[in-house]
Amino acid sequence: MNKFVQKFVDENVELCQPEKVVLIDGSEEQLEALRKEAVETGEMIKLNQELLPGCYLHRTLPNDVARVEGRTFICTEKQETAGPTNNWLQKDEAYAMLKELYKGSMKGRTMYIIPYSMGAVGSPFSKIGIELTDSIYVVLNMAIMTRIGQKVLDQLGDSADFVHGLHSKADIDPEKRYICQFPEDNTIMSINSAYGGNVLQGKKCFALRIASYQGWQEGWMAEHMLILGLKKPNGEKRYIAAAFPSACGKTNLAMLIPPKEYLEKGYEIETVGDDIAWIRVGKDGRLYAINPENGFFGVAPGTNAKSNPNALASTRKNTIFTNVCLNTENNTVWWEGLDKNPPKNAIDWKGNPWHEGMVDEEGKPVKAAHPNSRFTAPAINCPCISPDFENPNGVPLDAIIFGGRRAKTAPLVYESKSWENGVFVGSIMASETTAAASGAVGVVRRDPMAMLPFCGYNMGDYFAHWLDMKGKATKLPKIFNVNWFRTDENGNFIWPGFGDNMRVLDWIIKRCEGAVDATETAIGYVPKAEDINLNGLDIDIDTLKGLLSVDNDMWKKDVEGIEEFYKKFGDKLPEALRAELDALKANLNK
Ligand code: GTP
Ligand code: SPV
Ligand code: MN
Repeated sequence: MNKFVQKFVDENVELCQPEKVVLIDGSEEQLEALRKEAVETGEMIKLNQELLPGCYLHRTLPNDVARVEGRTFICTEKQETAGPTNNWLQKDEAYAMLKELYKGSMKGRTMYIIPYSMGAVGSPFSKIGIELTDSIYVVLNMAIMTRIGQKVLDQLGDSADFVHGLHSKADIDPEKRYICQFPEDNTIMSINSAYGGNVLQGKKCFALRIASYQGWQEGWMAEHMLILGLKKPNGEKRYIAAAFPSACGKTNLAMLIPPKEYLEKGYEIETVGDDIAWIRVGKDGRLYAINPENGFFGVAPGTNAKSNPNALASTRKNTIFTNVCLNTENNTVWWEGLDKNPPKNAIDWKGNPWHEGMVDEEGKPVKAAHPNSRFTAPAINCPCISPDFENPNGVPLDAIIFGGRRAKTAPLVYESKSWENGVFVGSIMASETTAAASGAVGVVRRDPMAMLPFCGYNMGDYFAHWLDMKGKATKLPKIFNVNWFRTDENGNFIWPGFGDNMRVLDWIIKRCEGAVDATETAIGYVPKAEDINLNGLDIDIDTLKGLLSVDNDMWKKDVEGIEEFYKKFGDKLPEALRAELDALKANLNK
C-alpha cells in the first residue's frame, strides 16, 4: 500500500481502535457481502427485488436527518481564513478536541478504508480522497456517489496528494456531533452522525468545502451547481451550470423533460451533474465543467412520474433510500408526492406503523417520509445522462444561472450586465431555508452562489476569486438569475416550473446567441413577455408580465439587507462589488 495512506490508516487505527480493518477494493463481491451484512444487522432493509432490484432502505436516527450547519466548522490557523460566514475552530485546538472524541470510537467495529476519486479516474480535473469510516452505509453510498476501490489506489500511485478523511458514527450523539474541514491540511473529520451530507465526505466536505479552497489556491472553482446540456434540433449543444441552494431545484432542472412542443421540434436536455461542478479554464479560454460525482443523492419527496420522471427512473434499481416510507404490502417505498395512492400498510421513516390521515398529539399530519428523505442512485441509471458525463475534459459553459426561493422580489429570470455584475447577482442571492439542513424552514437568508454552507474559506476572498476568473478566461459564460418560486396572494406558485422551465432556458440560450432582445431594468435585463414561449401553457401574458416585473420599492428594501450582509466582510469585500451595489442603488432611484 502507498506509504502515506498506510501511515494515515495506522495512526487512526491506533486512535479509533477498530476490531478489524478492511480495504474497500471496489469489487462487486465485497460490496454484496457488505449489503448482506447490513441486512442481517438491520442497518438496511432489502426491498422487493422484482420491482426494485438491488434496492435497499435505510433509516437514520430522528436526531440525524440533515446537514447540521451549526456543528460544521472550517478549522484553520487563523479565523480570517474561514471568514465571517463560517463557524471556525482554531485547527490545533480542533484536532486536540476531536482526538478525544475519536479515542476508541470504533471499538468492536470494523474500520473500512475507502479510496475514492472525485471525477473520472485519471481526468485532469479529478482529485483523490481516502475516507476511513465505521459505517457500512457510508461505504455503500460512497460506492454509488464516487468512483472507489483499487483503481483509485493505482491512480494515486505513491503520491501523498489525497484528502485525509476520518468518519466515526461513535454514539451518534448530537451534542458531540462535529463536521470539521481543515482546508489547509486537506483533512476532513466528521463524528457522531451517520447522515448523508455529514458523512459521505466526497460530497459537501471534499467536493465543495475542501475543493473550493483548493480551487482558490490553484485557480479553478468548486461550485454547488448542476450541469446540463441543451441539445437543439440542429444537433448543436449548449451547456449551462446552475447554482440553487439545497432543495431548490437543481436535480429537477438538470433532468427536465421539455414540454411537448420542444420535444416535437427535437430539443433534448442531457444531465451532466445535479449538485456539484468543478470548473476550470480550458485551452481555448472558455470555462469547462465536470461533475465530480458518480451518482445522485436526491430529495425524494415531490419526486414523481410527472415532476421528474428521469429522477424516478434513476431510482428503480441499485438505489439506497434513506428515511422514506416502507410500503409493507409489497416491500417497496413511498414518499409524499410520489403518487396519490399512499400505502394502506406502511412503516414511516421513524420505523412506526403509518397510515394516511394520521395526526400527532397536536393534530398535525404525521409524515410518512422525512421531508429531507433521499435516494442514492447511480448516475448511469438516469435515462437522460449526458454522453459527456465521463468526459475527462468537461463541457464548455455557455451560461451560469443563479436562483433561489423568493416568494416576491426576484423576477422569473433576468440577465446580468457583465461578469462583475453577474458575480454581484450571485453574491446577493437570498433564498428561503429548506429541510436539507436542520433548523427553521422557510426563513429568507443570504446564500451567495448557494455556497453559504459550503465555502471552505473567507467568502470575501471567494467573491474576489470569482471576479478574478475574468482575467483567466477569454470567453466567459453569461450570468443569469432565475426564480421559479414567486407566489400569488394565496401562497401558490405562479410559474408551473419543472419541465416548463425549458421555456426560460430557451430564452437564456437565445440571449447567449444574441438572437433576442431584452428590456433593461434597474437590476438587469428581463425578457420581453412575448419572447417567453407560452404555447400549450395555461398562463396568460399578463400573468407572465407580473412574473417578469421588477418592483423598485421592494428592491430598495432588499438593498438594505444586502448592505447589512456586505458589512460582515469589512475590507475583504471586493471594491467591484461595492461599486455594483452603488450602481444598483442609483438605478433604483432613477
Ligand atoms: P440538494 O440536493 O439539496 O442540493 O437540492 P436540489 O437543488 O437538487 O433540489 P431538488 O431538485 O431536489 O428540488 C427540491 C424541491 O424543490 C422538491 O420538493 C421539488 O419538488 C421542488 N422544485 C424543484 N423544481 C421546482 C420548480 O420548478 N418549481 C417548483 N414550484 N418547485 C420545484
Ligand atoms: C444539500 O443539502 O445541498 C444536499 C444534500 O445536496 S447533502 O448531501 O446532505 O448535503
Ligand atoms: Mn446540494
